[in-house]
Amino acid sequence: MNIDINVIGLGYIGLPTALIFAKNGFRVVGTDYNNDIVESLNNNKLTFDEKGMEELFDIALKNSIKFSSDYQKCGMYIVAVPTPYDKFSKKIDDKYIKIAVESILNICESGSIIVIESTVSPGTINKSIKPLVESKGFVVGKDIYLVHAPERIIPGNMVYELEHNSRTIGSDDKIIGEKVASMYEKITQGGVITTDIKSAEMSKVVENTYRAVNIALSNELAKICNHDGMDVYEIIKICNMHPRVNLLNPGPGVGGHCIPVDPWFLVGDYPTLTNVIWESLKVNESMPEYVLRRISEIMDENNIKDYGKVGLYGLTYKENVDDYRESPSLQLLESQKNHLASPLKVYDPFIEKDIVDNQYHDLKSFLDDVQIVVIMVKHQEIIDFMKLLEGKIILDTQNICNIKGTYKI
Ligand code: SAJ
Repeated sequence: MNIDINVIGLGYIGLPTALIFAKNGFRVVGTDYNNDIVESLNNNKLTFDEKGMEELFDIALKNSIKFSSDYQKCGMYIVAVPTPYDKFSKKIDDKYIKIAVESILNICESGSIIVIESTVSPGTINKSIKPLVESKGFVVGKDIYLVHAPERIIPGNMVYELEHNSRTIGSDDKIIGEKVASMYEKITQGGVITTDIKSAEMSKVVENTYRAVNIALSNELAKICNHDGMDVYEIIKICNMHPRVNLLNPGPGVGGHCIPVDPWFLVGDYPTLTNVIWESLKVNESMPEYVLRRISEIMDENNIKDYGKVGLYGLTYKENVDDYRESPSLQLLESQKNHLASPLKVYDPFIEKDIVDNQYHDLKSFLDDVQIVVIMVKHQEIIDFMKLLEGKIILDTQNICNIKGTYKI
């Protein structure tokens, strides 16, 4: 069959993107170098849980979506591979994009469009990807077109957001930008704005930086309020009544692969110009250790000496998802290893396999074994079963527990 789109990378972004284009009548092949993912999808089995994905998958299958570990000849490639940052230089590590683009160039025909959805620091596509394309003998803007279409979907509500969020299409060629925009207009009701590549790259990184800085401010306020006997949630609630104030929530840290990562691209590229961003990232990174300190204070106050009596509820990086990448709980457990003798106990209803020591797979036996419960993640389960926490000492980092005597961060 003739293929319209080959989506490269079938992870949290690439897979739903491939499915949504297939749902809207495009002939799609999804490609991943990981054979297990391809095999599972070809056996009609999704590779992660996400609201609305089963239904979307069924429709895409009916519309003949295919999955393969081979790249395909087609008019448009969508690249959705990870873009980590180098922990030392803080700069973006674009090796996965380069591998994907090189593989595309090995098979594609002249006139193909390569759309990068992965988040990249401003300038990456023209500084790093364009020379790679040219080194293979192609002329960018004639044989191959480069476009940036940064994704914006939030885990937990991806399918809805794919169909409703507005999109940015960055292209240095107006006609190609409009062509790609018209394809994205078919998948979203949210509208599509076109701009140049660098502005699209920058705006995506700024969106996540905005959120990181806003969360950092709330985290700092939580520390100030705790230090001086004020209720940070009461204060945020009041401040947010102001029509031009919208503070986010403090928490045990910032996880996932976007908000704690993307702002570092700016610090890496503009080190002398990024004071607010740098300090904000540091504040967010300090939160798991801060929660650990709060745990020690609460143990002292309640005369509990054994850390084995403390249980963390939640291992994922946020509520109601099964993704634990860079999660605050994992960060906390990592620092705890450096300081404390007996390990904390841990439970998360979304994590079936053992990923840390002392991990429980059943809420009741977890609660039976601990005296202090630290609510790290506000999964629906704990909201529904909050009554089971009565009689425990509770540290609630999510402000969801009304039981008398509950400690806050
Ligand atoms: N968090 C707080 N306080 C808050 C909100 C979140 O501490 O008030 C924490 C969460 O618990 C979590 C972390 O921040 O650990 C990040 O979660 P998130 O829900 O804010 O964001 P992500 O990483 O799941 O998704 C973000 C989104 N970006 C924005 O909202 C600007 C999403 O739209 C992007 O597509 C995604 O990053 C991405 O891939 O870039």
